[in-house]
Amino acid sequence: MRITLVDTCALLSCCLLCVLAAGKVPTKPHTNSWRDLIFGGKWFSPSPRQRESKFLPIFAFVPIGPSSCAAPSGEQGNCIPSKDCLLRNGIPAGPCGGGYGVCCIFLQTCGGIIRENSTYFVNPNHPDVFDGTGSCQVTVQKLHPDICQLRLDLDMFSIAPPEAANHLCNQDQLLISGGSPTPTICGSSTGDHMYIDAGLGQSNPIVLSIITSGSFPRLWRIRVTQIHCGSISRADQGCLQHYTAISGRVRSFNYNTVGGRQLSNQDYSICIRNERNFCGIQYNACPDLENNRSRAFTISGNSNNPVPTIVGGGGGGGAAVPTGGGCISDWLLIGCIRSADRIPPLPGCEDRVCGGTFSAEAGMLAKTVQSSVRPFRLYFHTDGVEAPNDIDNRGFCLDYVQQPCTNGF
Ligand SMILES: *[C@@H]1O[C@H](CO)[C@@H](O)[C@H](O)[C@H]1NC(C)=O
Ligand SMILES: *[C@@H]1O[C@H](CO)[C@@H](O)[C@H](O)[C@H]1NC(C)=O
Ligand SMILES: [Ca+2]
Repeated sequence: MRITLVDTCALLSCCLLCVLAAGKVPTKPHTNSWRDLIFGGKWFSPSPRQRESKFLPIFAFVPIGPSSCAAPSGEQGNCIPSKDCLLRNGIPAGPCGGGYGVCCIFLQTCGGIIRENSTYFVNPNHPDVFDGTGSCQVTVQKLHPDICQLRLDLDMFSIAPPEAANHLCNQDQLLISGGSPTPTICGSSTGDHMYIDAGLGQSNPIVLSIITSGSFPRLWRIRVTQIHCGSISRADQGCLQHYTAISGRVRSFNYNTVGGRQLSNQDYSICIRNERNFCGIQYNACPDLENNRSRAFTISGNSNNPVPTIVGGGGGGGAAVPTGGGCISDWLLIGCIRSADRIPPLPGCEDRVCGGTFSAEAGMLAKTVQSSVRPFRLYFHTDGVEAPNDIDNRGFCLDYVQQPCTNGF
């Protein structure tokens, strides 16, 4: 509701009215949201000291440029003059640049069109929860024909979880159309990200939709960054997720060791940029502080019981893979993995891994796994079925560390 008011105000350039209205609103308890900044009159009524400083140093350096700033509620914005912010339909979220600019943030919700870099797609009522049903969509227009990718940062993402039997996103889902294929996700994935290939030139716009049904206290704030074709922050082709550090953490969507459910119908790649002078990579299941037996890697089987590591594609028989065994329906694939503790290393290696224990060899013991296949990539696949054999699987969370070339890689 209030978003609409702000948008309308900005559209009609009647910001003066907003300011006047803001002045009349009694100061509410501080909840650290941009709404308070606008409607609570927090920064529209500057302290006498701030007011003075605005008129004092006429020839002083004015630090306004395309510099980024952080709004008190956590969004990243641009420090620009207040009138530019309102002209561009932005929301002034507090002073910056020593009081000469505003930290201008861009928000869009249902029905909105994204025309600015780093715009946030938020739920209606944001930062409060939204318990409505229907389809809430925003359209992303390229800022420039030379935009090849979008990065979506799920700053806040909590919509209804998948159903319990087959882990399908039947109630709520995030759908992305117009770009490269993306898996349908639901549940909670705060902190996760996605890259979407936007095609070359002025191609069709990309539409982000959150479809909701039934009651749930939904909350989302998705930052949409536009990436130039020549940018160093561009992800490699086909990488839904892309990481660029020597060490880090990768995990499946809706991962949570307590109530998270591995999502069905996933099929995507996670890429880790091979940093200079690093030739291999090691993975370990993340610590699980909530369960007696780690559920940080529970991809198939009934994870309420101990489930061993299962390796291989199955079907074909062979020494390591009993006929009919192996990872046929749900799996994580990492090129030629071996357990790191074997000296000398085992001659063979595995690609697919599933089950309920993270290792590169069948068994009940979680192990450090290593690979030197480049580029460093993980492929995650799940089918559309869990019940009756696969129960309460959480998905995966792995910590990775790249290995220097001198380290036997
Ligand atoms: C959008 O913003 C990000 C940083 O927030 C920047 O790296 C990127 O180059 C910008 N994209 C465009 C098209 O200006
Ligand atoms: C862990 O094990 C203890 C003792 O066997 C049990 O009492 C407790 O409920 C278990 N906790 C969880 C989270 O499974
Ligand atoms: Ca499955």
